Amino acid sequence: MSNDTSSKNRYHDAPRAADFTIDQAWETYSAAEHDRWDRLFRRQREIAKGRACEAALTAMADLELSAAGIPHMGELSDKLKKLTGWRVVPVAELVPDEIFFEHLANRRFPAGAFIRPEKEFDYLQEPDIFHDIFGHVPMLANPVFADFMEAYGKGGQRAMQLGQLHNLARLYWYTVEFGLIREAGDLRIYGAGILSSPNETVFALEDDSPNRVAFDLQRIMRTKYIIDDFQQTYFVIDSFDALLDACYKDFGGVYDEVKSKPAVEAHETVPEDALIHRGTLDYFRTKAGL
Ligand code: HBI
Ligand code: FE
Repeated sequence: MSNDTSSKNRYHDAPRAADFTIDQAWETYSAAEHDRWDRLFRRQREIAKGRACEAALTAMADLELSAAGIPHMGELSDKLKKLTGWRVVPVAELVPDEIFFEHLANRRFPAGAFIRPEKEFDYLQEPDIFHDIFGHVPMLANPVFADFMEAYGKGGQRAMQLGQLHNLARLYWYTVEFGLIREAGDLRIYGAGILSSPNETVFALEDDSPNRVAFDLQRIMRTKYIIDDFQQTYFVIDSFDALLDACYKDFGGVYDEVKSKPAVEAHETVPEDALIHRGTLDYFRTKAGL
């Protein structure tokens, strides 16, 4: 029986290829780790009902994601590949940006092979297999979002050449990780960082504290973000087609326009915002003791 912390270490020390992929070694997961996946899955699948976007919920069924222990990434990739050509490749931890973009540009999603230790059951900073597979993989089964993610990878490679990575990281953060979508006249979740977090799944849709602003590429590229708490602003797209159309352009010109404007703090709104909800920011003030 491997103890909790060994999961991360087990992979950290594993031999890796030049593209930072490792062997998932699915047979080395302990019964405790499989059980932890099942508990994470059952809880989040329940909370996601009525809150996750249709595409994510449909894909969870199509990909047969379930509480049957930690998924085997090769078997999961066989199903995903048939839908959108994407595969899920095991990595030990965060990989260098240029490696990450190279994978995305080739329809490979690098997923952490380790599962969080029990003491981080409710929240962890670094993407583990539950965040990556429950949060990110279902969206890769949607053909339009699958195109967006490949385009994002190619955009990332170019952004690195232009020294504009920070702007593109903000786009990733406020869409792929923390994006909301209008659906049937309501708001639903597609961002993996929300989808894999029980508390933020409720907070992002139902709490009055955060701002909710209509998607605007330049506005997002100017907006700072926080990594260790709920988001203070969520951006809302009308559809995945709209997201892809907005981003299917050469970002060179966008970077130039963004450069000439001041950055926006995570909690701020600006006059040109199409505001869906002006947050009270109460949750954040309380936490800051204000
Ligand atoms: N590596 N494995 C992994 N997963 C990520 O989500 C990831 C990464 N490296 C860099 C990164 N994300 C972000 O900096 C992107 O904005 C590039
Ligand atoms: Fe993520």
